[in-house]
Amino acid sequence: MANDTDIASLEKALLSEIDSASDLDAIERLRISTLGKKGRVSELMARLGTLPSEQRKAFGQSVNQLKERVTEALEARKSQLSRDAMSARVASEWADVTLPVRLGPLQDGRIHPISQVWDEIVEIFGDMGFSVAEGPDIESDDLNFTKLNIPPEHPARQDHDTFYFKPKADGSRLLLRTHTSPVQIRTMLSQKPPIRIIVPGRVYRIDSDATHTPMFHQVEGLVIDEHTHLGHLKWCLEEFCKAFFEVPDLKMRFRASHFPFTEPSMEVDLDASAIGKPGQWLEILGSGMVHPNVIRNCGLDPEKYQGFAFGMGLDRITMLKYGIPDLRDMFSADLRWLKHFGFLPLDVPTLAGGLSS
Ligand code: 2NM
Repeated sequence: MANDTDIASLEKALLSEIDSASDLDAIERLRISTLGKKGRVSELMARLGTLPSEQRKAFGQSVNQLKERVTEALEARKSQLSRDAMSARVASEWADVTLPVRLGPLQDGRIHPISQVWDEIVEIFGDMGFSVAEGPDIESDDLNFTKLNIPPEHPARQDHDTFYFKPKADGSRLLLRTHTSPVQIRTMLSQKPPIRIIVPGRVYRIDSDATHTPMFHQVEGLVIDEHTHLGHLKWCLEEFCKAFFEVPDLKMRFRASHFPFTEPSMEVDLDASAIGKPGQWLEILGSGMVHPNVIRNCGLDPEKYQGFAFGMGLDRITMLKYGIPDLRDMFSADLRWLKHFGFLPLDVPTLAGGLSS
């Protein structure tokens, strides 16, 4: 039969067990074996009913006090162990948050210089209110040549220069576009002026030597409105060149030329002293006022609408701006070359942040 001495020694034993519990699981096991339904403290409580009534009150009070003290000791040990566990975790998972971020693939990969220049040009013309238009690489004869006022006997149409597909039953032929101009035609056919677009893209010509590849990249531009004139063209291209070559001023030369789709037509040369090559004029652009026949071919009234257009080779101006010596390296998929001439993915060109810095 349990008496106060038994209870006192049980308390002593339990408190010592609790004190030496080494982890939270041990505490939980102790809680169950003491305060649980069949636990040692609970069993004492169950004996209450077997005692003579005059002993019950005192015994009950003693067991309740035991239960309180054991509960308290369990809680105290539990929170001590929790704090210890957290301290151990903090110590083992310590990290130096002042270390630089590891970028992984964002650090190893490079943006191809042509993609970089593509993005730069989109940014510059975007700032002037141009949007980007794109179209298919495979085009019809009609959109690539006829609607652009290029006559049937024109040398550009020769099998010798253009990648044609096998003729269809009706005699018409598909081709790989030789310039991005068919996208300008598609835009004029489907949108009402005012039109302000640039058209970057891949183009194809049968040509392959040290300075020509059968696939290359172009950016063309088109503005169509009711009062557009040569002054707009000149301003626009001058602003573009200053922004692109990142110089406050440069000299340009507009030289009379000829294209079937523009009248008048001008080739644009850049005084290369602006880019550290004094005494040289570099041809960088073709341009002109869109020919009235082209406007008419697209269902617009040339008496009401005029505009200007221009075109440039992306690959060539990429080489110029970034000092790339050999065109063919641009398409050789050489990782060492890309590491040297490429750009970091997070260095997105913006006018505010600097295009190439
Ligand atoms: C150039 C040079 C001059 C041009 C003309 C057109 C269109 F569709 F409006 F007629 N698009 N692009 C153009 C004009 C292209 O590239 C050297």
